[in-house]
Formats: sequence, structure tokens, C-alpha cells
Amino acid sequence: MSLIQSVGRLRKDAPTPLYLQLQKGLRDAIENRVVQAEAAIPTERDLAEEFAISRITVRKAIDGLVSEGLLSRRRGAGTFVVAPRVEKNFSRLTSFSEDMVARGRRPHSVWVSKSEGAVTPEEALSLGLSPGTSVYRFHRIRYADDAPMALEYSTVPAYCLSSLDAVDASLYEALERAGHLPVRALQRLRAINFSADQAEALEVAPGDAGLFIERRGFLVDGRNAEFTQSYYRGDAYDLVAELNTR
Ligand code: 16G
Repeated sequence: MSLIQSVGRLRKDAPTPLYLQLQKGLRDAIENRVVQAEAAIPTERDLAEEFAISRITVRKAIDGLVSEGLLSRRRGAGTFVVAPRVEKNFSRLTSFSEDMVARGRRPHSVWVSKSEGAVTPEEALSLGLSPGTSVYRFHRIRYADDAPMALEYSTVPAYCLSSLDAVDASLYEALERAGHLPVRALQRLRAINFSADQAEALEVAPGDAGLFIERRGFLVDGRNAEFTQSYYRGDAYDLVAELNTR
């Protein structure tokens, strides 16, 4: 079904103003995913023609949806459906794949590199490993549906996985299969601005805001299971947590 079909007919004799009728039709279509996130909606001129209403009425309807955060106008390019933010629970130890599935999004990754080697001095310190220990390194761009969400660099001690190729779609699934899923983690977060390379991979503008999250995961016996640095798109996440006084 097209967006226009989904909105249906506007009723000129109804007590509800036309712009509100159009706004509701568009809002319903976006919420029911008749138009996909990041897709362009028809131009104001086309909508006005299609519904036989003035462009001012169309603009008023769209203005409301822009201030609700459902649509965004990009100068010279048109009006687009804003991808909903992913709520990430900051008090639970979950994986990217789990977070996306929980939000009804389809996780997938593009591999930038996979490698195996002896720890570097930095990795030895961040993972608490002796020099010479073997590690696997995974660098991925992580997507929700077709939208890039994060850049991720994970280092995992080789004792946690059977081989470098054990990791396919999800690192945590591979760790779980190997009996080495982290059960506890330390995490820190800070705000960053993306460099030109990072911005290109994440399809945002250089200098746009992002979240840098570092996680160090531990096994039940206290050994290290991962050290991961993630660069999340700032416009894609809401971090939520349940807090108790004690
Ligand atoms: C999350 C974790 C990351 C972990 C990854 C595994 C945060 C801040 N980081 O991105 O540490 O390596 O999930 O995801 O949540 P996967 O199992 O989908 O590969």
C-alpha cells in the first residue's frame, strides 16, 4: 500500500480541520510502517495535488510531524521519516543483537576486519592479560535494518572462542556456544563527535554527536571475556536504566 492510499480520503465537510486529518493519516502510516524509516515522503506539492488541498495545509500538517520528531526536513533533499530511537537498557548486560531484536529491528553487521594475534601492550592492560596471550579482534559496522547504528571494535582472549571464525552474526552467541558468555561487565560512556571516517561509515555528518561506550566483560570465574569499544550514533539511541536508592 502506498502512503497516499493509506491516508485515504480527507473529508472537507468534517469538523476536524484538513491539516489535522492529513497529519493523523501520515502519522498512522509512519507508525504502521507503511513508509519505512529514512524513506522520503512525497513533496508538499504532490501531497497538495493528490488530496486537492492547499500547500499551506500540507505544510501545517508536516510541521506538526516534524516537531513531534516523526519527520525531518533536509534542505534540498526533501522530507524523511525519522528512524525511531532504540531504547537501550543501560543496567543490563545485553548484546547489540538482543537489543535490536527486542525493539523489533533486524540486526546485521558489515565486517571491516577480523584478526588474530598476540595482545598489544594496550590490550594486555585493558584486558588484564599477560604479554603474549592470543586474542581475536573483530571490527564491525552494526546495522538495525538498513540503518548504520554503531562502529564496534571487540577484543576477545582466544581462550573464550574455538576459532576466529566462530563469530558470525553475534559475538555473544558465539561466546555462549563456547560456554564463555560474560556474566558481569564494567562500562563507561562519554560523548564524542565523529571524525570524518567514522561519520562516513555511520552515514552521518563529520562532527555529529555520538556516544562512545567501552565495555569490559568478565566470566563467572573472573577472567576477562571481552574488551569492546563502541561508537554509537547519537541520534539512534535512548539510554534507559532502572535505578534504586539502595
Ligand atoms: C554490545 C556491547 C558489546 C558487545 C556486543 C555484542 C554495549 C555497550 N556493548 O554492543 O560489548 O560486544 O553488544 O553484540 O552494549 P553481538 O552479540 O550482537 O555481536
